[in-house]
Amino acid sequence: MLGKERADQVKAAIIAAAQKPIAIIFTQVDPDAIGAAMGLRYLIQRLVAAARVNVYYCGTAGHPQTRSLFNRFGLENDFIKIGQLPPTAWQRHSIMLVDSSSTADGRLGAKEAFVPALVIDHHLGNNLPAENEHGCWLIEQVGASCTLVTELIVILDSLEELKQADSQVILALAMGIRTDTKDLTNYAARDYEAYGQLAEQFDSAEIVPLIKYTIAPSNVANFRFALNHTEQRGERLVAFAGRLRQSEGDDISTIADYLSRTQGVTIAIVAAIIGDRVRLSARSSDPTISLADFLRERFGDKSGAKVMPDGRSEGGALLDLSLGPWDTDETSETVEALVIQCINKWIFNDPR
Ligand SMILES: [Mn+2]
Repeated sequence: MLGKERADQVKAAIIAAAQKPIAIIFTQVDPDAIGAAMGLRYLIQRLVAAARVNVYYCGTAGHPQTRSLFNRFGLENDFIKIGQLPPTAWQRHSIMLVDSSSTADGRLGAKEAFVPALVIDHHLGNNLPAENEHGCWLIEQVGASCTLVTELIVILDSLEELKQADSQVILALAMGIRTDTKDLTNYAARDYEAYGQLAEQFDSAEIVPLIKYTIAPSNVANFRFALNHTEQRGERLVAFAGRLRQSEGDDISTIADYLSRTQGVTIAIVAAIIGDRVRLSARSSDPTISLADFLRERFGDKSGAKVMPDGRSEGGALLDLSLGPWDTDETSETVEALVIQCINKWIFNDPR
């Protein structure tokens, strides 16, 4: 668990930051980012009653589980799309990043460089300057950002108080830990401890509907398509999930999770065409390679990966496919064949 001294440093950073409006921002919409943002917002309001705090997010709530959280917690009318953050905010607001630590992330759409006031994350590798009086980076190797936020609340406030004030935040934190640790099968001791403390505050009947979320027929169809377009060579597997709507983009990570369990497979890649880009989701159980390096060699800066507590890695990449007028109903099959051919070559043979 976090030390009291470290928690007090975060507290000091929050109190200093609250002199300006605070923008809590996350780039990847998933339960861990949602829970961490809700928990941090609560903590800020407890520490500085007059704080002005808004939560901004990039992208969309695509995964059915994330959508179920958005609906359950009414986040559509609570969290704000990043496009609505005033352009001057990068300097005039106190920016806080949760569940990501890259200030250069293109999804943020920041027109100028900025230094956050606080970062809470569990992904390694960032471009942050040294920690100083202007910023505090709570970046630790645990299974979920929600674990860090839960620890902060336990040390600086109390979960019992939180339950009275807003029991939904408790559920959101618990869901964040569950999903990022693959339902507590891939966890660090601190994740388990934090989850246990949260679990004392809710009944299983409250959280089960969030875990057993429903799956749309389109998600099943995408799964079927990917299974029919899977190729395995040696220990590597590549699947193509076809063309997905923006809102279905997260299907590829669910499919990658599943296919990565194929016996004998150590690297599983699932690709899909989404809009004018190709998105990839990657899983590796090969301890001899760095998945982050593997993806960067092939797909450049728009790629990333994290190492899970059990040594497996997961990550993804984005590739431009701006074919404009060349991608039509008539050429669509050719375009898809081209994508499959290239991805197969890059994964099975040499990097680009
Ligand atoms: Mn996370």
